[in-house]
Amino acid sequence: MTLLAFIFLLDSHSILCNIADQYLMFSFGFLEGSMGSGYYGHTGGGTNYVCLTNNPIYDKYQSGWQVRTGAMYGTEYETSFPGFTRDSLDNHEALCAVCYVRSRGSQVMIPGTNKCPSGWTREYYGYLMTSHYTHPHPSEFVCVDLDAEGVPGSQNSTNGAMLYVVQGDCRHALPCKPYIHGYELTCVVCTK
Ligand SMILES: [Ca+2]
Repeated sequence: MTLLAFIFLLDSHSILCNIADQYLMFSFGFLEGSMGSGYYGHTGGGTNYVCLTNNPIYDKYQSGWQVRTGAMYGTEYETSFPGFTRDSLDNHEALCAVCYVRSRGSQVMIPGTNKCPSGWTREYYGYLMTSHYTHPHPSEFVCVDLDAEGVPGSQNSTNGAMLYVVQGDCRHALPCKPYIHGYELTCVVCTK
């Protein structure tokens, strides 16, 4: 079986998709933000984060901006907490890579831990992120690699889509314990 693993990191091409049997399909973003999603202030639009090509090929198009469309934005880290990732990512545009795992055809992202079950291979781990809980635009939860880096020189707060770390809130049905109110959740991506 085969697998597409969505990897939210870019360090250098040499260490992307760097574990055994993991092959880089594509990676982007040295020159521009590459992770796309919906705008943080919009109530509509897409909620998933996508890994955009930086070599877009258009077919038919209408130049200028039309109203009756969806819209794609770049994604910016809003990680004001130091130490959650290797470098300060705050306001940097997010990068991504897609890796092909040849032999491990099952994939799962587990929020709340950075360890995989016995017999599974840990592809990467880090912190769970999503949009801000008070912003009108909902987003999916994604696992951001601990070694994630932003686009170099992109720390200019243009917003767009955003990524924040995720706290557990024990006031509304989250089981505490084992969860602890206010702690930021880890995550891991495992394959088998
Ligand atoms: Ca906290």
